[in-house]
Amino acid sequence: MTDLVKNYIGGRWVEGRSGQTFETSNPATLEVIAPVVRSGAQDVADAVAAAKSAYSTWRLTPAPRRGELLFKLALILTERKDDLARLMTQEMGKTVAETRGDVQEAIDMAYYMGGEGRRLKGYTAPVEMPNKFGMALRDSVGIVGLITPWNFPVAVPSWKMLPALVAGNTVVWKPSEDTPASSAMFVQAFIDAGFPAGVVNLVLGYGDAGAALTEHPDVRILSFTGSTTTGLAVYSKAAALGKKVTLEMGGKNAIIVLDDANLDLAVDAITWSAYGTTGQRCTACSRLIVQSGIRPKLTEALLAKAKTLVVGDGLKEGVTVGPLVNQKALDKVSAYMDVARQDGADLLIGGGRDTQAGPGYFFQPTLFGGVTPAMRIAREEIFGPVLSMIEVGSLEEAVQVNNDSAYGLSSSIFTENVNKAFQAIRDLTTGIVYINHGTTGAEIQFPFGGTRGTGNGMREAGQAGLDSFTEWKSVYVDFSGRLQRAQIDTDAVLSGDLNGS
Ligand code: UN1
Repeated sequence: MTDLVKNYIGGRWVEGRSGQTFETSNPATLEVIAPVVRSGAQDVADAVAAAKSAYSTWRLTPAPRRGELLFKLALILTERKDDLARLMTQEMGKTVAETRGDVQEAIDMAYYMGGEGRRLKGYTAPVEMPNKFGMALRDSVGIVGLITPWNFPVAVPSWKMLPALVAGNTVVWKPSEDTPASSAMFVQAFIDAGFPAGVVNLVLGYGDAGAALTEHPDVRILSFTGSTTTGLAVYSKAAALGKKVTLEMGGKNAIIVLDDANLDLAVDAITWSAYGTTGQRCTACSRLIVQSGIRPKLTEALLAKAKTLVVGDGLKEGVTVGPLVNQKALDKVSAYMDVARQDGADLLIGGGRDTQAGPGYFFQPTLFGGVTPAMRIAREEIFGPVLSMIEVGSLEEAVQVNNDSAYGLSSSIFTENVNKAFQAIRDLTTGIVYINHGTTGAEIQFPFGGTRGTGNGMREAGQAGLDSFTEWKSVYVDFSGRLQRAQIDTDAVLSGDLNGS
């Protein structure tokens, strides 16, 4: 066990006001890693106050300088990639190859958003009057509240923090209670990169701390990634207070395999999309929509591939599937096995806890056949290594099944036919579409997010990621030095249209 994991507020590591703590532990070994500060509303208020006081100077720090700090952060994260990755694996279970990838996404984002320090593009446009100039600028907003999940302990927070910071906002971050130590190590990288005190603040704890952050009057913007239930609670609380919110919630992502697909490519992509990260990605593939002709061969190949997966402690060499994150996740995934049986799905492989792999929350990679679109396992997000196979007759039917979902994050199609691929691009109604690639692996330079119940129309990453953390300021500069009213239509003035004045 290591020392108490503390909050970071106003440039100092501090204990909680209440003295309460909780423990972070390893889902593979069930060993306790460290005690952690459990924050309450007062700790959140302290963090917001620190962020507020830092904002007045941070917003005036030239954006290129802010961007340079992000470049330094990228270098530090590169140096510490292994340490950070190993701690993340210990706290939330996914394999080291995956946690390294997680850190890499943050590094990529740090370089991308660091570059925004010299761009942060607004625009100019012609104006109606002579001797007048018009422009639209991205402005910082103030204090940003971030609530993030455990499945991407570093990447997902980086998608929020880095655009928020380069745009001149200060941040209060409440990470998941399942990954506090990884969060603290990530914050240490910001400290060592030279971010001034109060610009990045960390409050550790449970949902009550997140709720206090959501409701704090000085936090005007919230960005949330996590479960639909919590996301909608954040949304309604924040909406009542007139705040801006970015939400990334569930997914029920599908891979479509048409009869003409390249079987080897499809099998590899399905396996990693469904069972990688133990199925605990919002982009994980949990529905396999397969055309009748290729179904028998595909099933056989998938079962063969699933048998090669090695479930175990993600720190161990050769392990390909780590444990589920905690007991609650294990209970939830296990409960869906009964649901599937009751609904009449055929269990083809897996279907239960993997006790051979160790004492942790290990679950066998699971495939159900004979699934219909109406079954609960085809509709609800399970967030575990469980794939449901639905047979269809045509591309049109596949698209229809894909789109008939409460969620709309990611979808994928395997076909060698360019016409069908483009038809799918046109007709699949998810925020991300892949052709001949699994449902995971989004890159940070493109917008990330989904339609329907996945979010609220906002996007993270890419240029769109800046929208969450900036307000547009339209600026008009009249340099004529004289009245130009003669040119205004009197009727327009009387009717309230002061165009050009
Ligand atoms: C998530 O699961 O919340 O596209 C994010 C992907 C990763 C990010 C997943 N780059 O799967």
